[in-house]
Amino acid sequence: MSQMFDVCKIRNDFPILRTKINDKLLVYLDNAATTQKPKKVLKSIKKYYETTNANIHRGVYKMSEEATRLYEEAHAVVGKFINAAAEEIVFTRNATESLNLLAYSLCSSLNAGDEILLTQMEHHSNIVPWQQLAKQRGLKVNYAEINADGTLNIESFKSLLNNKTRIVSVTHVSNFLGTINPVDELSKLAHSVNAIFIVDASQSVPHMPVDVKKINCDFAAFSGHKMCGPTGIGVLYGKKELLEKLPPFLFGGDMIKEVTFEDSKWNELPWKFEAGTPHIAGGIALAEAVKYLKKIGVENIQKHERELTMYALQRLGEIPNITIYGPSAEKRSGITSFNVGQIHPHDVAAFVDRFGVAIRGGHHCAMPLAKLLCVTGTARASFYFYNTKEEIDVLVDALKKAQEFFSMSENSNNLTNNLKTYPNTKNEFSERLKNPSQKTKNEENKNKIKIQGVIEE
Ligand code: C6P
Repeated sequence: MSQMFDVCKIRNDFPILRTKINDKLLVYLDNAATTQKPKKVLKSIKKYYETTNANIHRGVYKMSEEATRLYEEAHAVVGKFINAAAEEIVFTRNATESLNLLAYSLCSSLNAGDEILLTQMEHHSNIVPWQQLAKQRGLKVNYAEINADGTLNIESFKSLLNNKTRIVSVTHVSNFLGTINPVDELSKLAHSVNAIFIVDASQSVPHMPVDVKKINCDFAAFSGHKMCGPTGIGVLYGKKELLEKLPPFLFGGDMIKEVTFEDSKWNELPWKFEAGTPHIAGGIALAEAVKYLKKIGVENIQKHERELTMYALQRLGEIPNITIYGPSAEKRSGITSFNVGQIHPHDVAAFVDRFGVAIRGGHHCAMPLAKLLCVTGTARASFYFYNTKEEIDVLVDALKKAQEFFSMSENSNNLTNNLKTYPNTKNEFSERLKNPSQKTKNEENKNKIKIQGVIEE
């Protein structure tokens, strides 16, 4: 690992990591939901509002010109990070808006009977827009299956591609399972039937080198807040020739070149897709975040997260009755979903919070996948480059205490002793994957999930 990578030094860049929660130092392991922000990013927002706040592309005065320059430059900085040109980078609110933009604009030229191919491990934001547009336009949405180890079933993916497939949209990294999908290969397969290939890069761009030209994706979507940038700023990458052909999604100021009472002409890229006053400070701060990540080194980030993941898998494995979801360490990113015995994941997340540990519990906005796995949800620890092995130790200790606490409660017949929804055996898991529409024995027997209220120590 490069000498530049010093996790103790890096942690000093993040003031929030010194926060105490319940008298314990914060252990922030919910980075797949959103990441923390370094001082440089925080300062850039403050500086912008204190020294440069003016609307862009409108004023001819110095401050507006400077705001315009910084905002335009931000597109170039973000573009370079993923090997794209500035004009191929559209700023949106988040990955969800980028995917909605694509769904609305691309589906407008599709016909009834055309098909869209997704996978069973997509986040809601890469399911719902397509599903809803499909209902409106008579399109068919297909889902490539996953294997029992949580990787994508390539044979299923291939079998669903045909000459009616117009769009293929796939997550690069699953926010639920941590699976890294082979997007280079999927891109070739999608293009072999002349489909548009979209990558949901929300969980990859912040964590590993992503080169959109190498992947040869037509579009990619990601969010600034998951890569040390502020909330409210997201990215849509599109190949220039495709963005030029694509109709705009939102109409209004700044996205036009000329307007008459009868008709309008669109502005040049990328402004054609950025209607109205954008999140100027957010765009500038996102560029600052990208510069910060580049200084740390995306390869270093990936390497550090991999070490943490291997350590976490090993330490979590010590906990009796733990079920860990997703593939082996080399096929996954820094996301680890698990269930501890029959304890509800919300209970797990609420319990470890008592020790300052922030993890997510729930369906992670991937309800169809959770159903497929026969779970109402999982607890999920997700790492970033500022996390340490010591923090994983704190998590594991807190989980062991959770297990003690809930087994005591269970013995006293007090609490969640009826959470029998998780696949108890590997066979059951495979059974469910083979027949997603058919209930497994466990599921048939399952009782209603209870979510615990306040937990007393
Ligand atoms: N996943 C998580 O905790 P937005 O909310 O638009 O910034 O990102 C949406 C999104 C799209 N794709 C993937 C793969 C994602 O993981 C997310 C966000 C968060 O897992 C919040 S639900």
